[in-house]
Amino acid sequence: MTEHTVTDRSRDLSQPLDKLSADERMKDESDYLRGTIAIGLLDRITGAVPSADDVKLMKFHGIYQQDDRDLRDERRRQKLEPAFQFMIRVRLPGGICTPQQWLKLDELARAHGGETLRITTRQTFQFHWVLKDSLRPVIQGLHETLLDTVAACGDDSRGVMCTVDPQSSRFHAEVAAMAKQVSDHVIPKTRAYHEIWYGSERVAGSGSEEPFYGRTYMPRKFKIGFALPPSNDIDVYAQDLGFIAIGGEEGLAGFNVAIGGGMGRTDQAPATYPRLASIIGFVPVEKVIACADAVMALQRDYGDRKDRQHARFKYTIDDKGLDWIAAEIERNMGFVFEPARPVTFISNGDSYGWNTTPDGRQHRTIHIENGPLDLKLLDMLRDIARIHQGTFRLTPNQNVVVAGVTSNQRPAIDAILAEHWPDIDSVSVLRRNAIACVAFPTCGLAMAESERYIPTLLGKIERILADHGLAEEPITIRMSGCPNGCSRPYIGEIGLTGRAPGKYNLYLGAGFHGERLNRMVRENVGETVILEVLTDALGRFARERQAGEHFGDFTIRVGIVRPVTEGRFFND
Ligand code: SRM
Ligand code: SF4
Repeated sequence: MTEHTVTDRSRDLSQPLDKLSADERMKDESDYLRGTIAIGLLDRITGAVPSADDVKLMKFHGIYQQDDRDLRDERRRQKLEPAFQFMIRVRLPGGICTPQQWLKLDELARAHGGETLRITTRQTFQFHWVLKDSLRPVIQGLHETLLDTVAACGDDSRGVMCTVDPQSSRFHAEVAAMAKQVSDHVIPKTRAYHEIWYGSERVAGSGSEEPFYGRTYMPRKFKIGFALPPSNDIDVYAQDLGFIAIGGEEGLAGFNVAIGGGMGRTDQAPATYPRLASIIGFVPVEKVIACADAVMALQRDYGDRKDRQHARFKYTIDDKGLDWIAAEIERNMGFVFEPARPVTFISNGDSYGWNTTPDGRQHRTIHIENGPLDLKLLDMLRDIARIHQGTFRLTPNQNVVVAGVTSNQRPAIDAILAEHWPDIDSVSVLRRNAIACVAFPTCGLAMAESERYIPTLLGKIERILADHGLAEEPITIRMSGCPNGCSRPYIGEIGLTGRAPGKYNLYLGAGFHGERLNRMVRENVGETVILEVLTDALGRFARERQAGEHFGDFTIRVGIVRPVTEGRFFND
């Protein structure tokens, strides 16, 4: 990244470390993300990594220590330590991988990941159930196919997203390449990852190990995404920094820049809120990297390092004011934004089935219910990977696209699909537009079920829709097991966030393509109330809707919910 005149400003100009959050000290003392991770991996007494600081540092390496929450109580009763295991998140800019990489991921998941892989809401893979001794074999295995897990989590720039929608193919290759370039540019430059996971020797260097991030990295996670209208599949307004591609006669002209999106809320903390990103201007293609540097430098230097609940970029923007932030970004970049160009989004979902792009190539989207690939799906996709000559693209809706298939190859892919999943296209429209986060049993923050419960709830909502003749109506529904919002529930036309086992907050009124937040209509309610509210609202929708009107827009027009006008205020 660009070397700034004042690097590591947060450390130099801000409060002394002991006045900052404990994580700032931890990062500062970590020797650029090394900590004592390598020693902890050798500890044979526990299945965990013994140092709490190392557990946090490992997130910067894409690794989360977890324990099986289904077994917690029983193991406590038996006086055993929790069933520790690790989640490993792969860095996969734009969600694109080759068949060779797929086969390696599949092999590692079967050998070390409990025979499952997860497709995440940010277009990557997660291994779950990995034991401590398997961490290095998995990471070294990924390295063999040029994959890594650098900065898949942690206080840095996370996985960079990019629209996969085949409709956008004219610019897709260019924009996907840009997502990869930005991802490579913004990852930490420390050699700690190579030393710990690949066994590389430490070599003394002359310059700083982190010319951009400095010793304390970002105040909090930072998320970047590239959207190609008319598809907003990546939910660009939920990104800390979103680039919206604008095409011209000659090709890709540049990007509208959106800043300050974020979903996370904390339960019982009204000062935390989801916020949609604000558009601040347009940059031509060749200025994208400079723009990303300038935006990230601003958040690096001004983000809140005392209170982690208030440390995301959205709070920096709301505290300082959007105009001040935009002017500072321009100062950092050394040029001014051009006025934003008009754009139209039509959906944030995926195009299912086969799609053909103007270049004659064909793309098959396969629905994966909420992201987990079990053995049946792994077998099917492995068979495809063995003959496929294009790429795989993971979608932000947790699905897979077998992309770039030639007409000659298509019958062979169809035959594999028919053999493994004869009724593959019978998935309902509601399920196609549903997203759910992991939650139990692996997520340490889950307050209610999500991925394991939503299929049952969807079955009941499907019946309501069928009763009202709405079975073919696309309605976005998103469930998260807690208010953190990993399924981006605050921009679902129906949103549900877990409060306690079996209890959820229910939200209605978001825009169909992610352009408006929803609002809470019921707090801490169970399935009976959820279904009552939806039966009533969907019944009215069937009777009173206007032509072409989406459910979220309808709930606002008829006053079921009040619109969220400010783009961020959400708690009444
Ligand atoms: Fe997330 C924390 C899973 C996308 C907001 N998220 C977590 C952790 C790591 C729990 C933890 O900190 O211990 C979850 C691990 C569960 C597990 O067992 O895998 C977790 N988040 C996920 C994934 C796997 C959900 C999924 O089912 O796909 C997604 C991985 C994405 C990826 O590939 O990088 C995932 N998380 C998101 C998104 C959606 C997005 O980025 O588009 C959000 C909302 C956007 C945002 O960041 O504002 C999101 N996750 C959070 C937050 C709240 C952050 C905040 O600002 O308040 C947390 C908690 C935290 O960071 O303290 C969190
Ligand atoms: Fe876990 Fe909550 Fe994220 Fe779901 S929304 S994966 S429960 S942190």
